[in-house]
Amino acid sequence: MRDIILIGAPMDSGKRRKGCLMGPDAYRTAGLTEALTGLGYRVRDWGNLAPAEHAPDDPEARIYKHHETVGWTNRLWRTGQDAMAKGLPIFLGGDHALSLGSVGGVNAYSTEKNQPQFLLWLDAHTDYHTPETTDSGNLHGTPVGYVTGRKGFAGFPKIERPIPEENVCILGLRSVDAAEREAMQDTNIHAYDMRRIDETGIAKPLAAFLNKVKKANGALHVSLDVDFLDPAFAPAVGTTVPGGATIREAHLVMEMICDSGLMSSLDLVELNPFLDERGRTAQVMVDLAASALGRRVFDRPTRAFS
Ligand code: HAR
Ligand code: MN
Ligand code: MN
Ligand code: MN
Repeated sequence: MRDIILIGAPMDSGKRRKGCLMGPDAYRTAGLTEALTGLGYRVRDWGNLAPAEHAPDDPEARIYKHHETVGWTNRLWRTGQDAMAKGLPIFLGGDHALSLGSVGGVNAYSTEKNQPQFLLWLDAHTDYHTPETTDSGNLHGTPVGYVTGRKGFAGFPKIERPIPEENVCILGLRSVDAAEREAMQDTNIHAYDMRRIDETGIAKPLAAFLNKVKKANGALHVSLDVDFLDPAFAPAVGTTVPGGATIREAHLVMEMICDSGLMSSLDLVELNPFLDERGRTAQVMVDLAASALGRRVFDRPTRAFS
């Protein structure tokens, strides 16, 4: 039986507002290990990582904490690759810049195994910038650009086999910068904004994507940004955007992922416990992770993998 491996990434270097570094311990406090153990999994907590050695950052630089983020990317990449050989890693953020390393690492693992890599990005934002196109200089807005092979990521590890655009699906969009929108226009990324989700429901585009992953016998990385959810349900995030997914929409996504049996790795990112209300956002994120791994309110629990 494969294990679930918790990898804490108390990372705050992807943007200027501080607090995401408290995320991993908030998930533990909200009972993540107990929830997953209760579903019958063996859970291994590898504790909290630190960035690999890196050059000092210039506080005046256009890109915020570029070198520290490279250090985190190197550490998470290797740890993710290692964890994939042993179980299903859950990366506990930390801000979304952690996905530069988590997705980099799991994709390197599937490259080695000759398995196609797929990416489901649940987010209000496309995170499709490069260090050259970002106006904010915040690297948490860049991981989708990086893992799909966009140019401009000097200093970051080279991705041997970028994730093909058509293997990426983004759900929940409602804040896309002009440069991102323009760059996305010519890609095959499957991107659904909230307006389309309002019109078609969230199950339809997700089912189509999961079907693609299944047909290709692919590995599926799921990256869940707190701001995918509407801030009414998930206030503990620095970049709240109204009009997000409801609790039920988010659970349905997780339940469908579980039923597919396809998820091979997961990120929980952008939780800022400093902005939370009595831990409620941390609890929602733990509940969503449990849904992706088989928790059911009414039906008998199912197992995402064994
Ligand atoms: N696009 C904006 C920027 O680049 C905001 C990016 C915000 N990203 C996250 N994660 N919060 O999705 O600064
Ligand atoms: Mn530099
Ligand atoms: Mn994000
Ligand atoms: Mn976001």
